[in-house]
Amino acid sequence: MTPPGEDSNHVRRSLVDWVDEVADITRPDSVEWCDGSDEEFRRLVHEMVADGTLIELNQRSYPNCYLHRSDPNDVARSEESTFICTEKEDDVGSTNNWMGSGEARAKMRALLSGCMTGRKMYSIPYLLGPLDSPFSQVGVEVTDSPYVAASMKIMAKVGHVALEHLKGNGFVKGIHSVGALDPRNKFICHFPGEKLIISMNSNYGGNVLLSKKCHSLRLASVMARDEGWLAEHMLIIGIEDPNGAITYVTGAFPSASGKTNLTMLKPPEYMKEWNVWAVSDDIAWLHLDPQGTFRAINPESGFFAVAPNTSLKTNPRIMEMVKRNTIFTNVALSSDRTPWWEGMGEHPRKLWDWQGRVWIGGKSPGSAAHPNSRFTTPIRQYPFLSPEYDNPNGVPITAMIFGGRRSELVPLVYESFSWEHGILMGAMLRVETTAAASGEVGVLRNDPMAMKPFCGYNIADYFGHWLSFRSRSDRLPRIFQMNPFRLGRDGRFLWPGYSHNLVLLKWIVERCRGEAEAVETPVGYVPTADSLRIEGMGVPDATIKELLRVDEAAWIEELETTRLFFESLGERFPKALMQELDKETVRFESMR
Ligand code: OXD
Ligand code: MN
Repeated sequence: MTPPGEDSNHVRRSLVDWVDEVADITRPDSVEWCDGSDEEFRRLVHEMVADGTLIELNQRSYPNCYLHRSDPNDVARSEESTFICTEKEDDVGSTNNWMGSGEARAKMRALLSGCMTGRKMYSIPYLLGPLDSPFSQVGVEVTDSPYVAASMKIMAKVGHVALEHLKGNGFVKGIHSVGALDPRNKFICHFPGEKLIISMNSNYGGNVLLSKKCHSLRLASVMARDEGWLAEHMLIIGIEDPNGAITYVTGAFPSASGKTNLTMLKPPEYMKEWNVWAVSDDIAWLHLDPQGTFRAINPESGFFAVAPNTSLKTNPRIMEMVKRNTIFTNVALSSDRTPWWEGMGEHPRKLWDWQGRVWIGGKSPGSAAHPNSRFTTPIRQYPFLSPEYDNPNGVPITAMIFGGRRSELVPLVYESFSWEHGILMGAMLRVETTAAASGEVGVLRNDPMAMKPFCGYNIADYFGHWLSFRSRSDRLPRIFQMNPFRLGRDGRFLWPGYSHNLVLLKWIVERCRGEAEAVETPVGYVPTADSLRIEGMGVPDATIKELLRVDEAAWIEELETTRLFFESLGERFPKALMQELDKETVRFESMR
């Protein structure tokens, strides 16, 4: 695309000026403006195949699909290198890393200086959200990574369309350089005051596809606080019942905890008259409409999701979808040049692992695919994409679900007593860490609303922001929690998960309609075993009962741990939320 050049629109002019300024600092050999066309994508991948950045997969069985292998030290989001840069530390709170904006600016300026010399700089204007939507936003990412340029075409609406949507409220600016992939100088810095992101020394999607976590969550959450809406780490789905009625719900689950699987769930045989329509698998922007209903849009245009454990058995819809126009990252490669990962099924006789080494099951160390290996696929080619995906006003949300990996304690599914109690549920989320972020896997940590790594401001204020919606609407969604990850004594999952999670969604839909039965417990309304049972489901009653059990002693301990966490969040923590915690404690005490 030719640079927008002389333009009477002053916002477009300022975007071009800003890109020129960045080029003056980073000094690339040339600047290429991306238009997001298929032709451009073909050229980018052709160049990357030629220089070994991408491996062409079997074009008969995987047309237009490629494999990217990242640096072995750069395979997940780096939370320790992620900073929110403001003047005052208290603005970001204790769940974020803070860097003073002055110090960060100076540090980044030094790292950026001349960092693109010898390279091309891609300038990528992008639009997040539906066309002509009052909720959509424009950003521009400049990067010296062709892998990022090609992936951005999948993840966002790139090119003229973005420039055409530029409005008076400006655009988010993102600068990314692979640098020397120096882990000591890896920084993902966010400057909410300037709507600016600077990402250095990584080439891993979550750190460098700046439209995703950096713009759509960290910066957008700050805008949402200031403007009275929500930017959340949530999937959005439409659940269609056998009569064709569709209920839209959101689900906040931490990274690599099943959001993509739930979004693309194929109903099991015993529920084949139901369906699940995808709107988003990762991010929701929610605005109250004049009637007080939250309407949600997906800012993204593609999936950047975890591959391992996806199979024809667990999720045939995903397996079919990724067979075209997909960039895989860090999966294994079989000798017929098709991708492979753990949990896909029988492994072929010979494989190359995610680092390109020969891998023989049972003999070679480690896994063949990296546990955080990914596919990047355009959302449009998903056959069950909701027709409402493009609705500029978003879809009306009836329920919100919180969830995450808890091998113990948290019941399979249950409902909160109120909006405030639902916020407590979300704020209390403690989940087992996954490979999506660098660091130890399987360690319990607080991940309120699945936003611990993504809330761009003080989490205490964030809870206050959620609470503030009570006075603005009497049509707020019902709030639920679900946990398909409970383990039995033998260490195996008690609940079959995947497609069977539709049973839980059905209960949620029916609860919202006042139909499904529940018993009141101190943690919320828990289903009766009868209300979950469906002909053909095949899960024994005793197992369902165990999955729904509320373990009093363990919960009391959980509430104490939560109190310590809340207290650690300081003065700004909302009293109303502490009162919700007190009420839950009293509910347990009164059982004794
Ligand atoms: C993601 C994540 O990639 O949450 O969606 O890490
Ligand atoms: Mn995510």
